[in-house]
Amino acid sequence: DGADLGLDPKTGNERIASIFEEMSAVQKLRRDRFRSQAYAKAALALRSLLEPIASGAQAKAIKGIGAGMAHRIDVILETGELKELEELKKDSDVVALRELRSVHGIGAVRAAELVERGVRSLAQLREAVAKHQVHLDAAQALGLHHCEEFRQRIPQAEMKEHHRLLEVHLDKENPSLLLTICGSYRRGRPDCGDIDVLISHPEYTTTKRAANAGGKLLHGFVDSLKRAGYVTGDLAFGNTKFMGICRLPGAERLHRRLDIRCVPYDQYHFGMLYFTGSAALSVKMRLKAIEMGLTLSEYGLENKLTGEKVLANSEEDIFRALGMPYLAPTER
Ligand code: DCP
Ligand code: MG
Ligand code: MN
Repeated sequence: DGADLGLDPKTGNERIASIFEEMSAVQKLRRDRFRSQAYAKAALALRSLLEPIASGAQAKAIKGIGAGMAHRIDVILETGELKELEELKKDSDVVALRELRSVHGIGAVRAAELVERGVRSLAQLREAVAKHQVHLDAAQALGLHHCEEFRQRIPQAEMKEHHRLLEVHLDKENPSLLLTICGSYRRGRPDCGDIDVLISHPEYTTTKRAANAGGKLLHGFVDSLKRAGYVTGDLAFGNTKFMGICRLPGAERLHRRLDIRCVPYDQYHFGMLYFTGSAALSVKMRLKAIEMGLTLSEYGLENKLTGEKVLANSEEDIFRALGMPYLAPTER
């Protein structure tokens, strides 16, 4: 039996779900929203199962899985892959769309429009911009400028340097600020796509509503990082979220993507749970909350009917409120 072979009973479902997720992403690139959503739904349904799926016919009984998906499940169970996906990934339009979408700030609609106009690669996009045939806004232009750099994963050792720099910076500039590096770094991944920083301040809460306190906090913090030479550019800057670019001091350093979120002090643990991910765990926890008549979001956990809020002084509190065993960040 599976236990003797050391097989995780969920491995099979996990594999099918991740193939479906990739299909969903490819269909989204092709702007086939209907198919994209069907695959995403089927992936979600598979992920929430407790038992390994044995056949397409069995899967058809599950909400979110129709005849087409059931057939594909059989194909994956038999062959271990989905040829359809491999073919689509080689499709030249899909390749071009994926390349253009890798520029920060270029979305599905813009990428499709560019491909229609014959712009199919970063090189062609740069040429079209230089010839004033295509206009990019400031953030897209920065995204294009740093595109190849942003594709490079950040090794954990470098992530630790960012962490250290931010802590030293805080000590000097604003020691009462709370800061946690979340995302894949907090989950202990060997490399990360970007640096996800959560900040708050004990005096910034949802009840003490000083006008735009969060925005001031975030802008003050980012400005100080700009003065220190660490933040080198903005991609999007709101009152609760900053998306931008940073670089460690010294030669031969790559520009990196930096995300900063500022949350009220009383929502800190909800923000941390959301911003740490994984996205799949967040989906699971939100579904569990719904089953219990609650709504979980990055801002809190509340009763759907009464609006009554569940307070949390730690992430453990949130897991407990949902009746789920606590998972350390590296287990998420
Ligand atoms: N997040 C989410 N749903 C999304 C996007 C993000 O729940 N659609 C949450 C979970 C992520 C966190 O935000 O872990 C940070 O987002 P990133 O895109 O930076 O993802 P990671 O840090 O997990 O991975 P990477 O190493 O690629 O940055
Ligand atoms: Mg990240
Ligand atoms: Mn991020």
